Amino acid sequence: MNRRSDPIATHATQSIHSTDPAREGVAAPPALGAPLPHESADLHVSGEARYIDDIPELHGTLHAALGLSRHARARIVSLDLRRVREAPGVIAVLSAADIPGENNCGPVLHDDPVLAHDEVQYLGQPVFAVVATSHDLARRAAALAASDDVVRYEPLEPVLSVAEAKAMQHYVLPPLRLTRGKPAQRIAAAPHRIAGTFEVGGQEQFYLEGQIAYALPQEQGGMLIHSSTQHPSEMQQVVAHLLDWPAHRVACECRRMGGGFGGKESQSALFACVAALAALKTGHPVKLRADRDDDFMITGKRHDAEYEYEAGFDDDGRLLGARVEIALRAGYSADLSGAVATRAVCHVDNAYYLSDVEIVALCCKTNTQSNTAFRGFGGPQGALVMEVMLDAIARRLNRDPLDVRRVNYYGIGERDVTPYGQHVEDNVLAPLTDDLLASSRYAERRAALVDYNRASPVLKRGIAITPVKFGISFNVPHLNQAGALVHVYRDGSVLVNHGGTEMGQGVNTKVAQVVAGAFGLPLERVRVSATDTAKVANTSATAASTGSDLNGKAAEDAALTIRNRLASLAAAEYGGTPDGVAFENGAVRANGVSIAFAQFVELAYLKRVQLWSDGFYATPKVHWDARTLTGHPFYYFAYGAAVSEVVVDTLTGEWKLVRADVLHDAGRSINPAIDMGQVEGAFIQGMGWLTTEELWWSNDGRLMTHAPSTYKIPAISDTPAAFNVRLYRNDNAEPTVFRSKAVGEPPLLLAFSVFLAIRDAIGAAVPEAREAAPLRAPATPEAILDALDALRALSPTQAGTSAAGRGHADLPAVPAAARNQKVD
Ligand code: MTE
Ligand code: LUZ
Ligand code: MOS
Repeated sequence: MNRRSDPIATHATQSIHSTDPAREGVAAPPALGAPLPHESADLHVSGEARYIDDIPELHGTLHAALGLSRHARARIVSLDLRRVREAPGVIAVLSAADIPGENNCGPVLHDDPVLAHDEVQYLGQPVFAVVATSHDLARRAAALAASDDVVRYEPLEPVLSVAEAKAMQHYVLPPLRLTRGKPAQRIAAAPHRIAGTFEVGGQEQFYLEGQIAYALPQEQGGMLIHSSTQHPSEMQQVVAHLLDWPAHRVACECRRMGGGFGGKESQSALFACVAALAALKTGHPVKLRADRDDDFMITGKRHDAEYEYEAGFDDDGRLLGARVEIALRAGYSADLSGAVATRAVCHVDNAYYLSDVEIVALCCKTNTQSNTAFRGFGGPQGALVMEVMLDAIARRLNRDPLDVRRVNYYGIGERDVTPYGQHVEDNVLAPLTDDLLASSRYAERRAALVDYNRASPVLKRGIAITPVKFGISFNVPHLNQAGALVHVYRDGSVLVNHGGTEMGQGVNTKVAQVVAGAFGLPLERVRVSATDTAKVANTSATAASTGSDLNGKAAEDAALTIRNRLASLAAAEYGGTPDGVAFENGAVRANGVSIAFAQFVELAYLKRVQLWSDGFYATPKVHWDARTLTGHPFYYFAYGAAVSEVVVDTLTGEWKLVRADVLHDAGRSINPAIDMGQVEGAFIQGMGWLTTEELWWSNDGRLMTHAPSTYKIPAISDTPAAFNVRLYRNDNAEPTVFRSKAVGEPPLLLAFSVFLAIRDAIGAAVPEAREAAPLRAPATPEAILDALDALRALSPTQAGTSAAGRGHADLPAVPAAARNQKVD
């Protein structure tokens, strides 16, 4: 739609009083708060959205590939790259010795070599890079890394499991310990106690666009890097350090990612570094695109965790004291593990008041990929163990887990201090839960399940409700800042640039809506350009769900600066005060005069008013003492709850989510359509983590599940037939942009309800022993059968009737009709 065909707009000094504001888009709904489609939705669907590999290649572009370690831990005895250099199409082969500056791409501790030097620390670690005339030839040459005459190793003993690392106190960072009150005494004195262990697997981010960087040498010793990254400023910085250049010679640009999910917060760096190094050494543009298997083998994932817990509680299940130890698999280097572990510590409480508590988090050093950010950033790993504990407590007391959860909910004005000392001031857990219980008919359905399970010997149904409270802000306070640049052109069209990156989550759409809202313009008058370190400097990663909060505020700040200038001009021209000037429906109204925005902007230009501005935002209130693990790390909290119902086949371990009801607090939503998509996507992604996605390493530390053939992410067919997702209307108590709330990560934790519903169904299969209900995550069919086996072994009536992996002779006596029941 070309609404600028209106000739009046280009002659703004004429007839400015007579223009009908309707010409400027009155028909369009106000942009802020509207469920508008993602700015790139059409392009995503048509395939026109440009990702890095779609950028037309410059003449002379070369392609890089990485030669990977074949040992989990070994000394590099010799590197003889002659055969690789002689391979067809190869232009250059690079190793650590070719790096002019710092050989590091680690974000915090600088313990991540770009190319291994002396020692390899995990199987899959890049040892050398090949630059060749095509992607295929580069990969073929890089595959020579597997032969002994190219890289000779002296294998060393690797540490491959969390348990082993923990026993050796082999950590990448010192343990974190947060203690409040007297947990040991309170547990010892409590009427009831439980203690247990639990484990949860890791998770591959599985962004659809894999890691990729395209580096282009520029004039006067510059380097431009197109990187699929959540953190362009850090890419700029690590590349500058690698090349030993000042930062102003390096620019990093990212139009969009095909997903990041945390996996491109720090770990896009290795790819950006290698592409830049290769471009420097060859003088050609160089592209490095990791093939899916290599991406799996090289990059870190969500931290898997092993837990030990202990709790004391009263007859109602109210927690009197609790102790939790979370042993996280950091992998071979620190990466972001310290901040991940800190967020885990700060989410053990989830929705519950813990008067006396000790929380310990260990960042275990293993010879595996260096684990990193993944949606939730340790929060899910922290909160999950609390939900598992409360579930166990409910079983012990033979109560509905919902009741045990509710007696432990944070209070309002009392029982409202988190273990880390922050008061929960915006608690909506109780009304949100009540709303969801009613809409999901939880009580009725729970009662119906009992009847169903009594009549159904093989298929068992289970149901669970879990809440979430998720802290919003980077838990490293200085990262909570953002910048933006807003240009208003003479025709009244607006271009926004901000420090956030678009990974599908819709930050560009939301920021455009904020700017459109500030000027009273329809959304199509505002365009967002690619993230670029040359436009906004020193940005934080788009992470911690804060993308729209931070960049929305920064862009709003810039837009309001321009609007204030325009308002002053309008008051000077037409009378009244600047405060009385309105920007609505594509028009500027002052003292009874209404002028089309575009016309007024042209006037402002002629009057030499600056029509562009920067903007900045720093989140107020946040502070953190990393020594005591106390402070006010979060500006506010986001809340939600979900009810999930599953049916489990107790003979095969197969299961299905039959219905999920989700209610999530996105504050006053800037864009309810996008927020609904985030809630649905996060829930399903969380379900994948806890059920089908299993990372499995062989005894020599080789990741065996490195492609979709062996690593099962949810498909559209795994979404439940009944999926009732709603946003909970709850204006943010803090003055965030539009009173909205961050939504990217928190709903991932709602998938706990799926896991606990499976546990509920397993408990129903062996009611006599259901108190134990052991089940590890992910709850694969194998894990479900193992849990059933363990329960049957405990059951006085069913001992020896185990089904898992045995012949039919071992099956429990089941009527033939029941055996033919199908899960769907
Ligand atoms: N949604 C899509 N479609 N793709 C993604 O990669 N990443 C998630 C979430 N939602 C992601 C996503 C993660 S890990 C975060 S931290 C937030 O989006 C980041 O974006 P935001 O801060 O703008 O919400
Ligand atoms: N803290 C946090 C961080 O809470 N979330 C993040 O994504 C993050 N990233 C880097 C450092 N701290
Ligand atoms: Mo998200 S894990 O904070 O990138």
